[in-house]
Amino acid sequence: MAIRDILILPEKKLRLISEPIRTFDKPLRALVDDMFETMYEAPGIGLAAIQIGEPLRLITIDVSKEEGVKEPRVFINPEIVWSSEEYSVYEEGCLSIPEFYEEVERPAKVRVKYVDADGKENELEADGLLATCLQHEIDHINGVLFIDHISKLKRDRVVKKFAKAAKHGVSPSLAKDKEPSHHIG
Ligand code: GNR
Ligand code: NI
Repeated sequence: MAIRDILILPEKKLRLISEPIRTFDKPLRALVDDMFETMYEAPGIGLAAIQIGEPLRLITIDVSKEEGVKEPRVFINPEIVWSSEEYSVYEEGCLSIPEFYEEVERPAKVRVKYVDADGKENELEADGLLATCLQHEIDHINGVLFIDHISKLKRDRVVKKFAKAAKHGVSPSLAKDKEPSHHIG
């Protein structure tokens, strides 16, 4: 078991389309363990394998509200087979875009087909935070980030901020994205 490094924007690997999982072996179980350990430590409510550099169609989720109660869920090769016409808005964040939050509109309910940790095919209909999180993670395995669902103006601003932070080797929260202070007052 190991806590793994989480890839941060503008890391190009985050744009890869992940490959389906074909073998349910010991290395896969070890990867799932690493993902949970990394996700809980972050902490986050979801993680896609590509966020720790593994371009595989594998996600972990725990949207348990109760403190101290874990509800770990594993989704292998997940596919959205139905989405509701009704939409809902959630303020989203992403461990690969730390400290940036924005409202995203997505289908309120989804039905997802997936393979579970035992290699068994399953379907799940989700709503609320689980539905949002599933869509956010399934986006990741298709190289899509939540900022792709916000306005171009806001996206360009956050992409620029993270590019600048990476260039200067500092955390994005320290890389100024606002007007220079001499423009104020
Ligand atoms: O921890 C996370 N919180 C979150 C909040 C609202 C919508 C989606 C998420 S997923 C995110 C962890 C993450 O980046 N998963 O890819
Ligand atoms: Ni994310």
